[in-house]
Amino acid sequence: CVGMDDDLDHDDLVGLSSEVNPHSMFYQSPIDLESKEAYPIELSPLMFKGHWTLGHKPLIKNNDETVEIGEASSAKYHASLRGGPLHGTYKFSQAHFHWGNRSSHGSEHTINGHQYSMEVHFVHHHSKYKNIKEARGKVDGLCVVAFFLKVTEKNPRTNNRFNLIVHHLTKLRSAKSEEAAEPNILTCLKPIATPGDYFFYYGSLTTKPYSENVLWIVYPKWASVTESQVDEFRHIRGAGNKVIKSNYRGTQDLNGRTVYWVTA
Ligand code: SG7
Ligand code: ZN
Repeated sequence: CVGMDDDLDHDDLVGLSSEVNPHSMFYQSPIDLESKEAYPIELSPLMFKGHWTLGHKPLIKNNDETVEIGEASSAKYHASLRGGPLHGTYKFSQAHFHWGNRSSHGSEHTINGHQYSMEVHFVHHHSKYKNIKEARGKVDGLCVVAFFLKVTEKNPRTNNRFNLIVHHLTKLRSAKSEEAAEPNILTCLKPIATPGDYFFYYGSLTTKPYSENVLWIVYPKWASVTESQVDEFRHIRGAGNKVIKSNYRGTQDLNGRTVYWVTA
């Protein structure tokens, strides 16, 4: 696979460089996470700091592809992640969502073959890099934490906390729109994150350029949401004023990677 490229230099091949091979398509994300196949390990606790009350007033925006909370380019937010499988501290830059046109689809990762209605991603970059842009091509550049949301047919329950996010969406329907959000806007996701067991593995961005420099942390717990809450996401318009009915990537081959199961 690597050998097909002419423009790789020696350092890339022997692994001395921190630059990611931009042409590799071998360790892609998302994947199906099989609990029986995962390698169990114990690690120091994974620590979320500042996500649930963001220091600066965050922006919530329609970025053409998804709804994003936070500022991708600047390091305005003081929220950070460390511990668990991480070497050093990773700074929070933004959270965004993936969904499908029907609630039986929508998540990117699947757990034992099961796909959820939505998946939330908390994107972080290593604190030694200034921002996402700089971290993008580096092997240890990014850590994305994923959580699931699910529409349950039996006993549907409105997730009132999730309305903290959903109530903004009618105003974000046109591409590139944005507005100020509440500093505690991410608190609706706190119960799924803490405390709990999780999977981790090495993979890629799930959108272009699909760079293979993401340490994925995936929480198998999910929170329930209603069909009408997910419908608000399905009204978001992207490029060409076209409704984004779905924005998830399908699962990719594991290609021999180890998936770890961390018991907190
Ligand atoms: C979404 O998913 C955006 C992207 C994000 C991409 O399209 O939120 O954000 C920006 C700033 O372009 O890319 C680097 C990055 O966060 C892929 O992110 S993902 O792999 O977590 N799905
Ligand atoms: Zn994502």
